[in-house]
Order: sequence, then C-alpha cells, then structure tokens
Amino acid sequence: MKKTNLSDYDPAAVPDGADYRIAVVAAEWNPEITDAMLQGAVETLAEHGVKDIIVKRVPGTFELTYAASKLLSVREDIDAVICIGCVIQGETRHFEFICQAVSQGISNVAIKYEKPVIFSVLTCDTLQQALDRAGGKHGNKGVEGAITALKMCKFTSECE
Ligand code: DLZ
Repeated sequence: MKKTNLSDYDPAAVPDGADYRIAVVAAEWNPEITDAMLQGAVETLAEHGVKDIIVKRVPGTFELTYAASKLLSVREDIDAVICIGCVIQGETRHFEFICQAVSQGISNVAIKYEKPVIFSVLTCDTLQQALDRAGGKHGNKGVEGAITALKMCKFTSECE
C-alpha cells in the first residue's frame, strides 16, 4: 500500500531551511496534543537548518487565524506560519464552527499575504485519534507541518 504517513519522510528530500524565518503558532486547548505537535514542528525546523523560529501560543484553535494574520502584518520578514491546533468533537456544534472558521480563515490569510500558512490542525472525533496523530501510530502532524512549510518556502523562493 502506498505510504501516506508523511512523518516517515526522507530528510534528504526536505529543503534546507537556513534562509527562512518561520513562525509556529499553537493553541493551548488540548495541550497534551498541541504541545507534542509544537515540539515536533520546532525540532523538525531546527533539524533542517531553520535558525530563526518564532513560537507563539494562543488560547484556542479559533484564534489561530488572527494570530497568523497579525504576525504576517507586523513582521514582513516571516516566510511562513505554521498553525497548530486540535479540535475534538464534543456534544455541541462548537466543533463545526471552529473547524469551518479556522480552515477558511487560514486559507484566506495565506492568500492575503501570499505566504505559506500551514494548516496543522487536527479535527478529531476522539482524544485517541488526536493522540495517534501527535506522536502516535499515525506520526506527528506538527512534524508534517514543518516539512510542508519548508517545501512551500522553497516553492515561494522559486517563484520570485
Ligand atoms: C470553546 C472551545 C471548544 C468547545 N473546543 C475547543 C477545542 O476542541 N479545541 C480548541 O482548540 N479550542 C476549543 N475551544 C476554544 C476556541 O478555539 C476559542 O478559543 C474560543 O471559542 C474563544 O474564541
């Protein structure tokens, strides 16, 4: 079967990050998940040569859109923003509203600033599904977000 777990990746295929400045914004909700994803993202960026990594925390996943937009508006030197969050289905429709707002919001920020804004947001039915994707059997989606950011920074450089 084709390998779909990006966390098992070939390091040689990832662009060198020495020339890039990358921000990582992580939500505080579900900290056992977002802390592990944040750690995975930061370690992966550092392993690939990124020297300037800006880390910010926000209360919840809903706030990621504003945080990415604010960072890109005040810091023109940031090449990409990785947004880390975890939304777990509860008893109310809050889940749907947060997922809809953050996915559309992050996409809008990327288009507005013409910079990569990476959607490292888990949208899970259960805590176990999130644990499986934050260093568990399905890898660490923070690591994958870091790799995606590096690839998109290279893409952007090649367009200039
Ligand atoms: C309110 C809320 C709920 C119910 N669930 C989550 C969640 O599973 N994951 C998450 O990151 N944040 C959640 N939040 C908080 C919202 O993201 C946001 O912080 C608040 O609605 C305030 O804007």
